[in-house]
Amino acid sequence: MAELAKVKTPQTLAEKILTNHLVEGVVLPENRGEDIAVRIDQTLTQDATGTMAYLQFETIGIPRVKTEVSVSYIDHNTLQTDFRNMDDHRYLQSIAAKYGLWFSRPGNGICHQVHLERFGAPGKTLLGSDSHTPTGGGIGMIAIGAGGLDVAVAMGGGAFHLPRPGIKGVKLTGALRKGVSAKDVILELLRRETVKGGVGYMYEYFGEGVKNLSVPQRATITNMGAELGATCSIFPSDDITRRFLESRGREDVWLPLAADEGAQYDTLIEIDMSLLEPLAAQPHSPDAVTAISSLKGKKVDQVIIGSCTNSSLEDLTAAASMVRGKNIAPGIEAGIAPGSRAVLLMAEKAGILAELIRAGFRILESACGPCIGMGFAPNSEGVSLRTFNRNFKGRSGTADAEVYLVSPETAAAAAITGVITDPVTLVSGTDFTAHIDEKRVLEIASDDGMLLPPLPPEKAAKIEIVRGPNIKPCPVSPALENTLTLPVLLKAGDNVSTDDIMPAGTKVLPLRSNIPEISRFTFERLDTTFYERAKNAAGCFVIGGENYGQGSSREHAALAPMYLGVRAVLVTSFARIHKANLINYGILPIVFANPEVYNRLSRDDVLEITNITAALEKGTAFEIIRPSDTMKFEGSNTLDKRSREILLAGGLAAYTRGGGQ
Ligand code: MIC
Ligand code: SF4
Repeated sequence: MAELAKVKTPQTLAEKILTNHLVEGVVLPENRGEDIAVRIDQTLTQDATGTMAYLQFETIGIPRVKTEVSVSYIDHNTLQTDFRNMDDHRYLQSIAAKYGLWFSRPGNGICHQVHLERFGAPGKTLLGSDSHTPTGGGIGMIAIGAGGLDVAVAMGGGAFHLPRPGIKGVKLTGALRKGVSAKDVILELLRRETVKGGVGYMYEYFGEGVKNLSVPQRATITNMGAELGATCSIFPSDDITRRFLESRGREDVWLPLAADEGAQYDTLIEIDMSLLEPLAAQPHSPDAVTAISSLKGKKVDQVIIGSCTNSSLEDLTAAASMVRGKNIAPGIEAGIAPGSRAVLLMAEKAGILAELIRAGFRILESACGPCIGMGFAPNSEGVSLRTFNRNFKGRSGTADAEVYLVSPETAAAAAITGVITDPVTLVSGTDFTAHIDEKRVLEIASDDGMLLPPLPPEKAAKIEIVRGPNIKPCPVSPALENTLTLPVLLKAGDNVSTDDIMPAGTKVLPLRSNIPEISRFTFERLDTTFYERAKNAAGCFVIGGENYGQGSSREHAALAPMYLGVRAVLVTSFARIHKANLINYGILPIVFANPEVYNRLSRDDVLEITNITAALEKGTAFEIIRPSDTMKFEGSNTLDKRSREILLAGGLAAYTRGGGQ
């Protein structure tokens, strides 16, 4: 491919890895926003998005995954209040055995934490059906979150298509003071950049401060790049990366990686880590960031340390050091959810677990748990300090709870004082990890007893897929229509998250493999009448503001609306993964050419979109009219050629069946 030769030097690290994996398009900065396709080395799925991904994968009809490594994790749906979650686990286990995947059993840990420890490799590409897949950037990977259907295509050997992102360089200098954490670095970025600052960008970290961050600290930062709306984030692979891999018995996958000297970024951001202070994201958005000092003394009800953002051994160590010899305050309920079984075992060996239990922490299993509203919901109007990455309203399971996103140090400080407290004033010198025997750590960290390896092809061929009664086929997208005359059934505001479109939690998560049932909860948080109204209408539109569809990669937020007849979503701007999911399921994603139009439209307006086929074929604007007063306006056609072809075909499945790539 002649175009592949078009490489500028010096290159940034992200450009180097993209160039190495490029199968279509151009990586040059001036081609920002244009479609590129990259080869995917590794994939991951989790149980909440995995069932749909594998139902799709089965329809592709190939005998075995074509990636270097594909892993199916069980970590989200582990509450198991009836047969449905475990039925899904059994289905996923049988799929892994049949199609040549690794299977990470329930209890082995949160996908991103385990993947970093056991499979992450510098310079590789990873595509995951979870928005926090970019955690892998902490080890020097290009790791991207996507909808399950895109991951299914990648498992089948297909390239991943994305708009060539811009690259923001983040120059880190200095070192964190004691009591200030990697979480505060990413919260500082969220404060500056907001939840939409990263849409269409990757964040690449560099500078002399990088060497002062361990791999788990780097992973905390790349994990929450998802909250910036970024495509992914990446750190160089250096001696610290090598030592991390060595301590897990995996030094063979290490290679040094960094940007070329003098590489240019689209934007440069500088953070002097020595100047940072402890921060918190206030309710109900990860970018509502303020200094802990400004919240000092606020009464706290609950504290949880865990999630794919902050559940490493270092995170638990920081918490245990702070609570050493003290008890949690009487008004507090506190819990920890270690990120992986290895972390849990190491914490046990180091005395960290005993210290936390003694202080009064409850031990939750190594899984997503409360992060996705699976247990440990706060009290009414409760103030909950969590080391997680998302605090959207209601996500905790308690509609009126106030969730603050903080570092493990800040969480532990509040646990013992009962109020928001600056952890810098409480740090102790106890280093629990000093008691860990390195040989024992290596033994624990490299014990893959809970990871089932891919079966050899002859054995795999004999596996029968296990399907419980709750597992229903994925509904088929409707064929494209040239004219759509339909009512607007919902007008939403800015930053609508996929949690708003399709909530999670104990009631809804068990329905992830049953679209007809889960669709009852569509937009429930914004309008409880939406489901009934959509059922009674023969198709409809939805209107939204900026950054529509931020947050989770769950394609149920596209699938369920599609099932209920949503044919187009008209917004001021989209978040990346959700826009791709809408396209994959044949829903038109339209951006107002003039953002002012948003203010002039209302719920129940009937709109007519005409000449859709021509707009998609030619890439021209969508023509829209409100027949009641003949107001005309345009919808920008922000779609690349392949996306337009997918929509013309009636969704990605139909496009792929028709030979599209
Ligand atoms: C989340 O954090 O919201 C999830 C649950 O991990 C999702 C995936 C899902 O909805 O299953 C994500 O971030 O992609
Ligand atoms: Fe799990 Fe929470 Fe991480 Fe999503 S953000 S993968 S629910 S721990």
